[in-house]
Amino acid sequence: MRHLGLLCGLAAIAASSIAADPAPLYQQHCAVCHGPGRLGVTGPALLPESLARLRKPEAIKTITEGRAATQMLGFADRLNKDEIAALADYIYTAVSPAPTLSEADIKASRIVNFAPGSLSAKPAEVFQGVDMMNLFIVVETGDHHVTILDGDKLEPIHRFPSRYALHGGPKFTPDGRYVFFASRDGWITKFDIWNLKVVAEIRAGINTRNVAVSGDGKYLAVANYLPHTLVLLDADLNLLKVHPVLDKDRKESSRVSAVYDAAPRQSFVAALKDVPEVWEISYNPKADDIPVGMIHDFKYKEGSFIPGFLNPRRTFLTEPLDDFFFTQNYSELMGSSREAGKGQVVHLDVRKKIADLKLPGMPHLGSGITWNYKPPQGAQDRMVMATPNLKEGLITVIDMKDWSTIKTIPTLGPGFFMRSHENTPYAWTDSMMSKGKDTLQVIDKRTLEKVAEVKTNPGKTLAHVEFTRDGKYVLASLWERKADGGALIVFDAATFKEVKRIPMDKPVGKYNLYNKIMRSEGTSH
Ligand code: DHE
Repeated sequence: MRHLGLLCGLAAIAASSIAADPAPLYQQHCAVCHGPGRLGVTGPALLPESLARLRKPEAIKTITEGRAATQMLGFADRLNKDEIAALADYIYTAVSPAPTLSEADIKASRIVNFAPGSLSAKPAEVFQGVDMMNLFIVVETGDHHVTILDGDKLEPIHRFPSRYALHGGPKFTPDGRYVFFASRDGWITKFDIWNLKVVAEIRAGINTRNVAVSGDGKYLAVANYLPHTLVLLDADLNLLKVHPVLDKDRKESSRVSAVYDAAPRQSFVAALKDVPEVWEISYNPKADDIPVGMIHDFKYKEGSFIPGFLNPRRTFLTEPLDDFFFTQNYSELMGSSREAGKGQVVHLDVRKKIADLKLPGMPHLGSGITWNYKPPQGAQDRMVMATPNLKEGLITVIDMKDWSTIKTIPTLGPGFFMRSHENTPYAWTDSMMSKGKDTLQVIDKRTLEKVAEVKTNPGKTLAHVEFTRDGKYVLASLWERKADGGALIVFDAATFKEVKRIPMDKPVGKYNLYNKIMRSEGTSH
């Protein structure tokens, strides 16, 4: 008996030692899809950065049961509970040394399905009679697809698979022919709307924040958390430059929170998460000829890159700033600071902070909108910006002349997005981070008061709205899997009544070509 007990004990030790060392289990069961280095192949990357929004119990459930409508199978028949738990711990552990993505890796990842110039320069048959500028691009993260929707008929025209977990707004060329997407795993996809084809792809990061496309449609900038780089591409997705993001002393590196196109300045502007600098990168090929001090005056050491065209010009700050909102001419930016309740306004020409902002909670400046506000009693008109808040149930309205807060509008709870349109007096916002997640709230831009609440399905998230080109209809996401009623819900923008429901699989965001390309003041850019 004692002998048997010893054997059982040894078997238990052997089993737990396998579970305690998940690396071989990972290589045996996961590496083929998720990559030997966990950087992703056909399956997504499995790194702490990539899994930041997935709670560990959900990861355990996914490994155990698999994920419906994907290639991810359940492993309950092959792995015991301890092994699954150990694997889950393993994928949330940082890879050491930190993974890298060299220029050669980026270049080697480029996939060209259709060579530049090989597809028709006219919209396909299916678009006959369609207003090509009133199309919507809808990102559905339920089964990772994108739908192209006719904004007049409000009917889908085409649906195609996307990379895993697209995030952020798709970006368009000014003629509306091409749209670029970024996935959280760093894939940049170029899609030809007129020909309904993915023309090229490239992996520009391991964990990516977003992509910006230059106002002339010729350059792209990709902001990465991993590695700490800002990557510049041309419009055919050829690699132009990888900027390691290092502070002025080239000692500290930084994640890039986001990159924005400042079209009137012909530059990209990058928010850096870990170092107190803002970078502005000119895509004006003449930038090198512009006298030092006007466009750039920071000189790198001999042998490193030269400032100017496609190189950063730094604005030094007292602290890192995140999540930018720009004035319509892009000369000033508003950024939120790490310290709760504060933000700064930075002037990109004088390259200095010019004002402090009072911003309660955690404002989501990137989702802010602007409009011309006519105050009561004949006071002078003024441009205001309004921002939703990720931590508190309120909208902050800021006077863009003196940067004072002119109103704080209470909402049902913290929310993510805000939208309006030049042709409507109303702005719409959500409370998707709260119990009020099922209710959109409508604010009158003339009175700065909340005037309506719109709820369609109690308990189900209703968020992220976008207007049709003419501002007559509002499209909102019922943020559910298709089987659970997921849909775009179309509302009349004047009466707030539901007029149509278009089934979709977890439609996260929708983007109207005209509003985006024309940089409507009611939408994020
Ligand atoms: Fe986003 C845009 C950052 C979490 C859905 N989000 C953006 C942009 C940034 C950003 C910088 C602007 C990119 C652009 O359009 O070029 N998002 C962040 C975060 O830091 C945050 C809070 C945490 C994170 O994990 O990254 C975050 N975002 C989310 C979500 O959880 C959302 C709701 C669901 C998802 O799919 O990830 C989400 N973010 C969106 C959407 C946009 C977006 C739909 C585009 C907004 C638009 O209308 O343009």
